[in-house]
Amino acid sequence: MSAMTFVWLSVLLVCVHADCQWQFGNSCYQLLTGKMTFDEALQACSAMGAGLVVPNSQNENQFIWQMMKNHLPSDGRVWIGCTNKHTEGQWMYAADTGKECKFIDWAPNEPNGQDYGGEDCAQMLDGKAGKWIDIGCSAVAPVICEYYSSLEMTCLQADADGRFA
Ligand SMILES: [Ca+2]
Ligand SMILES: [Ca+2]
Repeated sequence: MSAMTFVWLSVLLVCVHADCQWQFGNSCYQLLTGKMTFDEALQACSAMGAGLVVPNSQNENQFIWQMMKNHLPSDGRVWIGCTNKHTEGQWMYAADTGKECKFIDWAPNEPNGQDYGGEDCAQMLDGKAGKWIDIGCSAVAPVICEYYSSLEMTCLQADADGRFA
């Protein structure tokens, strides 16, 4: 007679809506006022289950600029989640190198990274009416993370003791 073993597995998942203090269309945004490099900004947003903000229209760009003006000291700036560090001259989503940033809102005389070299990242500047500049990725600036869908959930999984880490 062979013994039979039953193994009961139970997985407890709790899902919550992403923090949606600021919403535009289907997106939610979260402002991180601490200054970070581009790579640090990417990591910070990714750790929250979000991406670095990518304005996809003039209206969304205006919304982000307004958010920045209302919550950062004047003449502020934030990172934009587009980079050309993978393909020079081609601006792609930093979190997904296969996706092109189709909406671009350069300030006059930008991008000028070809002139100065190494300006592979982008920022939105209050001082340039919410328009963008290309800039070195090791510069530091506050960060706006974007949940690309407000329906995205953050899920927490309980450990073996039923606790949430
Ligand atoms: Ca967007
Ligand atoms: Ca530039």
